[in-house]
Amino acid sequence: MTSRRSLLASLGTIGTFSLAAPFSKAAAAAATGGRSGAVVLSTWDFGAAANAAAFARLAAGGSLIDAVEAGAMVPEADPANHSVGYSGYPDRDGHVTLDAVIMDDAGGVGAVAALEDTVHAISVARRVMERTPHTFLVGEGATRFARDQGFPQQSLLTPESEKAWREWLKTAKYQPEANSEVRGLTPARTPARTPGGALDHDTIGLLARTADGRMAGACTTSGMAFKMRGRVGDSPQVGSGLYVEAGVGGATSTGLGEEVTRVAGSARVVASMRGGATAQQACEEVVRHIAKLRGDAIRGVQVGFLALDPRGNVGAFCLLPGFTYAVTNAAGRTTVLKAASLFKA
Ligand code: SD4
Repeated sequence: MTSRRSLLASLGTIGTFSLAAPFSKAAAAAATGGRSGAVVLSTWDFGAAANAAAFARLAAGGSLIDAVEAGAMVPEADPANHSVGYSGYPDRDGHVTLDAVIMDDAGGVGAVAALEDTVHAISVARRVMERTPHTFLVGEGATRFARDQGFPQQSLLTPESEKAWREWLKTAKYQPEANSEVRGLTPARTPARTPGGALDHDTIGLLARTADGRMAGACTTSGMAFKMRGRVGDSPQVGSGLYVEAGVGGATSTGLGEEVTRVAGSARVVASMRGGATAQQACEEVVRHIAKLRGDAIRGVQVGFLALDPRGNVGAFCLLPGFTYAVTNAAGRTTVLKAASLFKA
């Protein structure tokens, strides 16, 4: 276990990007290393592009839901991203299935799981929220709803993803073994691949807030590579992959979803904040809880949480080193940071 001092020492800034700046508070955030005054916060370094889209939507007068949807749509459409939307790695049977949730702080929730043949799962989730009496549609029903709503039907499996899947099939073990989806990939990919690690970290969880502290969030993924057919992780489940509560804050997660779902991780982070913890303390608490609960079972497993409070204070913490996140302040300035981790490796 690592002391708080060394955790803070291990925080690092990876890069800073400036977007069009309709507001003017850049200096304040720069002075705090980008970890306060956040307006948009998202998982992983590729979140910077998602934040830019979300921020632009807010700056153009869009709602928080417009903003988080716009942000989530960026990796969903990116063919280089193999864990969200188009070109996501398929399940063991070769089907790309998507999970997504969108949530505001006034009780609005929409989610889909095991959605097929539709690039923008987050937009389908939004339609569930806005146009059905339900909060969650899955599988064939979700896919049919997407068609009924006019979302184009499109195969999500790209030649590159299919090749990786076929390579994996050569050694695949068809048993519900945690993390087996991240072993035995093409040789070129194998070395750096750990659950939620360098080559397996493309789920996006995104939180946004307005100046008066209202909040919304989105989370979208194709889930773990080569999962069992029907497997749903944390991402689309309210309270696991995402949770937002007015006046308290929001949280989102990434990594091996089973470990988050087990403890309703994002709801737990927000509950800690409701109880008085800072966003950072709340993220640390849930990660420590998972580690204590699971012991050796989470060796080599990555789980990461982000949290945002209504004043724009950020929390970020994970099990293993390597979890990065993107913070955009009110000036539209985005900083990519490394989260502190509980374990060193
Ligand atoms: C899942 N949490 O389906 C997602 C995967 C993920 O980075 O976050 N990968 O378990």
